[in-house]
Amino acid sequence: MLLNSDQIAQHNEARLAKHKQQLAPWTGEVDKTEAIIEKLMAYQVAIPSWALGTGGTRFGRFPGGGEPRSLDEKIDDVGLLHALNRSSGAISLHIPWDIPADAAATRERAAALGLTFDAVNSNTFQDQADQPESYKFGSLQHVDAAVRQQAIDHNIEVIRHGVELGSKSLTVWLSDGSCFPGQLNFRQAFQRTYESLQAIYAALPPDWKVFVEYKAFEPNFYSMTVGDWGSSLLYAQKLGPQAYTLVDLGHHLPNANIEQIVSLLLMEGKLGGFHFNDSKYGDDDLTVGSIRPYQLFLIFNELVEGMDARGMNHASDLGWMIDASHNVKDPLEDLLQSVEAIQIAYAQALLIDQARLADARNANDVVTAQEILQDAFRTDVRPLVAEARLRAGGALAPLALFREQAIRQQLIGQRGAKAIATGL
Ligand code: AOS
Ligand code: ZN
Ligand code: ZN
Ligand code: ZN
Repeated sequence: MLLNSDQIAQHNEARLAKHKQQLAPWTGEVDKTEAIIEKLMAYQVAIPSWALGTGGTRFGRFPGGGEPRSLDEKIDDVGLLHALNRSSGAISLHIPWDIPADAAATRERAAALGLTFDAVNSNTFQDQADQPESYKFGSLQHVDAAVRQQAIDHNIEVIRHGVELGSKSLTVWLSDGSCFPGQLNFRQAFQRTYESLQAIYAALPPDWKVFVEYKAFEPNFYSMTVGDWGSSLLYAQKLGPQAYTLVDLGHHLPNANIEQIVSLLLMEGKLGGFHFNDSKYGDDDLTVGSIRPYQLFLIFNELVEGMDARGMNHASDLGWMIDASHNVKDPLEDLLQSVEAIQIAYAQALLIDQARLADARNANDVVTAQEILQDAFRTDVRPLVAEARLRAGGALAPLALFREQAIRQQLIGQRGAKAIATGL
């Protein structure tokens, strides 16, 4: 391990006095403060295996070195993040990019670092070297039954890997759709996709969920067969109680009201989980909270209110995952920033007095309603997030410690300056 508990303790010791000062204003309202800290400590965000390397764009890729060259090294990287923030206690794998050679050994390696396996992801958006049929014109929607069957079999195979690792959910993201008018019969494409999903659904273990991820455009640019939350919800409703919608924040058309979508999916008991990221234009996959932190906060407001209304457990009843890609940042530093942004939005949402907000709404007091939300959003909750980390054994300032210990340089030393992440 590149980071040991003594180093974390020393780092915390040096920052403790300043931290206590920053926390002091919170200690007046002990009950409220303690409740938020406890919730933050329980809350874990899964790291996607594919975000541990530089993704690049079709115009180029600029790897920074020391990237994980194997599934084991990816697990080690997530272990590092978790040691720093104690809030990244899960990893989400993508098959076939991350096929474990020995599932029991992989599971053990993760467990030793305090990690579990969140949703496993299937991949029918690329052709693999050894596969007989091509996904050029779609996978689960394909006009040719042989292609559909190959894609179904792949998803069932992914479930099998997930079972071996102790995962409890499958995320299906389909690039299926069409690039030009006339290319597809929308209704038939939907029906074929639905029938294919039924075959996958039938292979789910009883305690598993399937997440149907939607995306407005790319790589198909005229129609996407699972293009919005409406079509995803339709599939999920028709499939049955183990099927849910997955919201990737970057998968909406510009200015979509994502918080309203979240509220309604929760109301229907059909929100499965998230792929957190941020964007200015489309599926930009930028650091969470880097562009629209207020939107993220409004989403968490709906989550807290909606989950509490349904008696749901914040930490375990939804899949909390990041889906990001890095062109110019150190991937690990970026993920530390993303997790922290999620925790900040969550803590701010927990500050909201929902009863007061309901009163303001019932009185049609629009001004007070806005004030309540913005008061929470403008509160600096970073001392609470740091306190939660401290109590859980993490670092007061994970990013600073990452740099103090020169972790990237150490990774480059171990893996090489040219080490590029596998998969992607
Ligand atoms: C693609 O745009 C989606 O966000 C998927 O979640 C995809 O599986 C993931 O980004 C890995 O490429
Ligand atoms: Zn995604
Ligand atoms: Zn995406
Ligand atoms: Zn994305």
